[in-house]
Amino acid sequence: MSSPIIKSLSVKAANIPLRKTIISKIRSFDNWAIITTEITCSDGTIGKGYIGPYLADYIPAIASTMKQLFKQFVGRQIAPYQFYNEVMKSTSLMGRSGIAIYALAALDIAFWDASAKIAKQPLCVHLGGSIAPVKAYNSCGLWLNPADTLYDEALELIENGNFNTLKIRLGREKLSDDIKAIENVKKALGNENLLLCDFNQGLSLPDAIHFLNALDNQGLYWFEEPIDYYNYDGYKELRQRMKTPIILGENFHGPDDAFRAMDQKICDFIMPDLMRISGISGWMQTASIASAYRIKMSSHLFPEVSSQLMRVTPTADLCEWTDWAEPLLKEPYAIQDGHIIIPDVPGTGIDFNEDVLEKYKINL
Ligand code: SMN
Ligand code: MG
Repeated sequence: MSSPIIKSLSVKAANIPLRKTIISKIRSFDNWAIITTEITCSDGTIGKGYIGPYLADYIPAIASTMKQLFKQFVGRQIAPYQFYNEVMKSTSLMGRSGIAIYALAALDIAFWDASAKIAKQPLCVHLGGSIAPVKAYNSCGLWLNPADTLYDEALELIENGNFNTLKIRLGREKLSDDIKAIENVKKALGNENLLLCDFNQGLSLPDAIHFLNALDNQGLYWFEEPIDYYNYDGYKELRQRMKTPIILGENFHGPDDAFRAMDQKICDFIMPDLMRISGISGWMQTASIASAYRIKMSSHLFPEVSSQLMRVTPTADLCEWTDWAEPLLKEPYAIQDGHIIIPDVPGTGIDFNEDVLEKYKINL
């Protein structure tokens, strides 16, 4: 049996305004920069996907890398995993991190979408899983805003989707303000429900020891990225000192980084980012490694594809839900009782509002 042939690539980009400003230690964002990918095959199938590479100014460079990488696939039968491995084997001149793998991820996501559509199956079914609601947390708020605003905001986040798991951002100037912020969110959430926290690498190691020690009895489900993501010795020390599990992963560039982190035991849980882990193929490799190490795996951003992938991730834990790409999507995934509902359609069901793409267009 022969599969359809890869014909052409269309890359577009837009800088979508956010409903709420993101205020984190890493930086603030008023817009969410997105690259959309559409790959057309000989039978008319169009594989679609998007990535969100944070920095709008670098998007033309990523789009141009995508176009360059894509050339080697034109005229070939679609084979997403094989394509991925070919690129990863030939990375000695490009590197296995940063822009090169963002571009690879963008193509890989669209190739898999096309492949699932050709098989007439939802992505998670195509990957050997099944459709079911995926446990998620509402990550659309609780930024570094004044502590006294967080009770109302937590109630709003719980109500919007009937969530029982939230994530608070920490690392305020004064530790007492972080403690007040946690108390206010817990008042809304209840002590029996999970509260996660994220420092976005904002602390030095000595400050992290001080802050995390003070927060270690708060019953937080995880401490996310307290210090620079590449400070392996620092993470080893924090793990030894703290009871609360430490999670890393949004800054793993490809499965190599994920393997190194797990092998060197610098974290308790991982949470790869679909784009930085190098797409669906990179995620699948990472999920196998996490399974071998018996390490729980959550997701970072990109809730549509990530929720599908959680259905085939042996140690799947929590899916991060954000609505930042929603204005661009024709049919955003539904949320029910704190779970993401995977649509029963071929591929991912991701499709774009062309008028929104045009309105907030980034020139490539
Ligand atoms: C985050 C994601 C995107 C922008 C800022 C902060 C955060 C998260 O690290 O994990 O949601
Ligand atoms: Mg984070």
